[in-house]
Amino acid sequence: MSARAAAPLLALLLVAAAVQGEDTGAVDFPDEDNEVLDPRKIVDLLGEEDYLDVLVGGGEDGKWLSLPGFGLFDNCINPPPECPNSNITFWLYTREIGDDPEQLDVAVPESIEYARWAHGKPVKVLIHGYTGDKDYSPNTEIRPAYLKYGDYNVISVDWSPLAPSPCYVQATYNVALVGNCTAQLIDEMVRLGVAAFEDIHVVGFSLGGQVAGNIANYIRSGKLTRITGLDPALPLFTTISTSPRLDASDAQFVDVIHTNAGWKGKLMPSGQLDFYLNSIIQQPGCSWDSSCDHARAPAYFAESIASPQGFWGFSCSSIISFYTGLCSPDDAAELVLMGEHANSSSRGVYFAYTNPTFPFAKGHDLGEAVESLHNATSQVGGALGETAFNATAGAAEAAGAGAAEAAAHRPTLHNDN
Ligand SMILES: *[C@@H]1O[C@H](CO)[C@@H](O)[C@H](O)[C@H]1NC(C)=O
Ligand SMILES: *[C@@H]1O[C@H](CO)[C@@H](O)[C@H](O)[C@H]1NC(C)=O
Ligand SMILES: *[C@@H]1O[C@H](CO)[C@@H](O)[C@H](O)[C@H]1NC(C)=O
Ligand SMILES: *[C@@H]1O[C@H](CO)[C@@H](O)[C@H](O)[C@H]1NC(C)=O
Ligand SMILES: CC(=O)N[C@H]1CO[C@H](CO)[C@@H](O)[C@@H]1O
Repeated sequence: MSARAAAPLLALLLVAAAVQGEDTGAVDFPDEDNEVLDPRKIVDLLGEEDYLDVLVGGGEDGKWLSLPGFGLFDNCINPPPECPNSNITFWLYTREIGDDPEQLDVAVPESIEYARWAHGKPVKVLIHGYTGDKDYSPNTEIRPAYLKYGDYNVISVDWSPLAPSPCYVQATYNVALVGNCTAQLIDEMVRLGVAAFEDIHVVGFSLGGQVAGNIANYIRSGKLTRITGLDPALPLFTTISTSPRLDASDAQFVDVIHTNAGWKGKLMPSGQLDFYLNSIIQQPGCSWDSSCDHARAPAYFAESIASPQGFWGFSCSSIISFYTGLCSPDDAAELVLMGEHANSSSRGVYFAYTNPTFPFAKGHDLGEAVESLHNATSQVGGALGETAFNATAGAAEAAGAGAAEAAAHRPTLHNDN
């Protein structure tokens, strides 16, 4: 992200903060229960032209403005906050069902009760992010990996009508609704006895990681057993309050894999067990393509399901300690396993390295790790280093990484998330 790209978003954050302080009465600004700004309210505040400027201002030569059909609400939906919702669908895959999934529709309980479940087997709920769908990351990597490995029920959540490009802001706002409707499905599955609540594991990628966190705000069956966040996105305009985003309280075990931290993915720890891979923002084999870095989180997780070597991380108390060289694999007391088979009692922040191509897992082999640590630190250098050092407070993160996140999610012509 260039400073130029960040400036308009930072300006918006400052405007929002200033107006919030004034209590205009006209605009309902975020409070404890609703930190994600409704895009319609931003427009009320700034006017559509300024809003567009804020959204697209970082593009080189204003090229985002010239995208055909680009308009604030042209194809962007913020549906009424009701579940079930025709724009949010749930698809069951098992070994028996194969590639032609069965739709689970809360409005039609028989579709849930009589679906061909792998009864008594684990349930994995996969949630895509911005510009995704049920046949996009993390589904493409993780669904086949589970079904090859064993008898699983894999449910792919599809909220693609609510998250198309260029509707990033709207998609962010829709995250809570998708969390609500997914919670409703899970409650219904439990009520109908097709799945045991403790067998349910939710895995969300990018904005889908934030959807997973939102399930906790709505679910009635209890506290989810496990949520895995794969490079969870930092929604626009959040405060330091935890309710709208994934955090350690959202399930009994929340494990997180960070592969593009501080850019498309959240920089700060989001779970009880957080792994940062390689140089934390850049992944080997990705040659400075942040979409590639981001998508490595589901790729590593998928590989972890059946990996004979496994991904093992060494402990370090924080990103800052990692970057200042206070931690190294040399003096790591123990290595901790990342991914599907992580120990649900493990806690803390860990760092791990991968190979540049499949198989990515390096097992316990940390022979090169110290050298690659030095390499990574020197390569990434300035920008990330400063962001990392400055992001010690939640507020700093909201301003810095939030802007980076927004810049990374600027409207583009291709699916990049
Ligand atoms: C969640 O969905 C239910 C069912 O439509 C609805 O009654 C409830 O108001 C929703 N909750 C929120 C906070 O939107
Ligand atoms: C999981 O971690 C806990 C606490 O660190 C440890 O006591 C336990 O033996 C571990 N379990 C496995 C299967 O490694
Ligand atoms: C570190 O960088 C040097 C010089 O670019 C390179 O030769 C070496 O292979 C790198 N080591 C690792 C482990 O990446
Ligand atoms: C980080 O903080 C220092 C000291 O407050 C400041 O001089 C520097 O500009 C900041 N860097 C970034 C990238 O925000
Ligand atoms: C793809 C899809 O189901 N889109 C629906 C989203 O919801 C609106 C109403 O809120 C429907 O009109 C669309 O058909």
